[in-house]
Amino acid sequence: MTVSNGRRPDTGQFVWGVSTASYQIEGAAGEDGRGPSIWDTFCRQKDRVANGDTGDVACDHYHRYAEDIVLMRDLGVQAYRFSIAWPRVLPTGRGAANELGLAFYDRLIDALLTAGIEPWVCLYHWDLPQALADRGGWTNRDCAGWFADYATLIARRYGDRVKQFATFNEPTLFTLLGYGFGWHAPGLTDRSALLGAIHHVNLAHGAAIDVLRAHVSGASLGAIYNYQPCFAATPADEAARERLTAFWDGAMPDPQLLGHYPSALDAEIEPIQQAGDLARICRPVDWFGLNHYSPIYVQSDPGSALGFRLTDPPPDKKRTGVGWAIDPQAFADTLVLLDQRYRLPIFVMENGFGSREQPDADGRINDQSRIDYLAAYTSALRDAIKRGADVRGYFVWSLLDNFEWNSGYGARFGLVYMDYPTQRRIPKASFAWYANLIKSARMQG
Ligand code: IFM
Repeated sequence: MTVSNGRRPDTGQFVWGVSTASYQIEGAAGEDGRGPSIWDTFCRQKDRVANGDTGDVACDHYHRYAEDIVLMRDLGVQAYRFSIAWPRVLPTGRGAANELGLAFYDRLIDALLTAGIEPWVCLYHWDLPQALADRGGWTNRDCAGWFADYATLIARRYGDRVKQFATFNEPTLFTLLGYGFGWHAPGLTDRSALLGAIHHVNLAHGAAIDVLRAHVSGASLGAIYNYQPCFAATPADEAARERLTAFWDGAMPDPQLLGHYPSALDAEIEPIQQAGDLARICRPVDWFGLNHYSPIYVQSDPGSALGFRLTDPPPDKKRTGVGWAIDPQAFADTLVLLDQRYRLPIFVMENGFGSREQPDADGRINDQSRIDYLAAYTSALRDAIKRGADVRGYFVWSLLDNFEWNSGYGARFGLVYMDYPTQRRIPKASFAWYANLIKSARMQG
């Protein structure tokens, strides 16, 4: 049963899973008719990505997906969240579909189901077809319609076997970083492009939810939001904190789930809106997907396009191997806050620990810091449930080390170490730890 932005009866077990994304793992960038995405373009621009890395080969998951499913089976996960590369199935973003690309996801989905792992499909994890970017991409209102057509193709093709669909992964983040800060593709620092992209992604979400609902019987739908507390670096940065919170935490979930923009953005979005847009955006969904790693810290920056910038955590905060603050209490508080604010079952679709680790002399990866982090965060999750938060699942980011966007391959988040030159996959100590956690949790029912 689906309840419009309300509670769904809890009929299933808690879901343990892992998450990945197409551009970060698939590779095969020029194979079987895949078209270029904005990330292919961005990676080729000077100084955009650390070390000049690209997703051309990545983890070669396109060819090695069967090996990766064996890893998932060994982990004991019930679910795997991955994304479909829009340019692999629609090389120019619209028009003729690419049968070879579609067939890859058929193989992947069928093999997952055979292994007893439920596929959770995200339609968009940042690899916009370049041909659509050439027409303005998310700054063009038509992009919402192109996305709805793409969603129709996916729903019709896979809806017989896939029931769990997310429209977007971290929509506030890819718009802010891609159109506001210029750190991600397409690399713009343009306030009005950012505001347009936000609104058009929101329209695309609403349109895709309608399409998925219409074409997939028994669909369970949501979107995956990054949501974390934002802290001002100093008391003088309080206005910056309010602005960042509106962009980072509010710009998509509020219109999509509550039917209004955060008040700090209202006046700026107003001129872009057309009559009826908020009703088109706010469609009934079944769950709230949360990606959460760390709180974030902000400083005012009058010289920048948005008037603020992200800054380091305070020196007394413990940090991950990529410098993110470790704060499991903030995770628990966020779960409770989201539960109360949006009144939807929550699935944690990403949580994980980034570092720059290398194998030891014996070729093993003893990632005790990742284990400590995951133990503290899953314990916080249990606390949040005890405090009443309706959390139904937890997915680790990520199964494998992979292409970490503008950080390239240097930052590693996997439970499995990737030896990129040989494509050898080496489970880290955290892999066994997570497998054990899942096993004991499932034994306790
Ligand atoms: O790798 C990313 C992922 O694509 C989106 N969420 C955060 C992860 C770690 O930075």
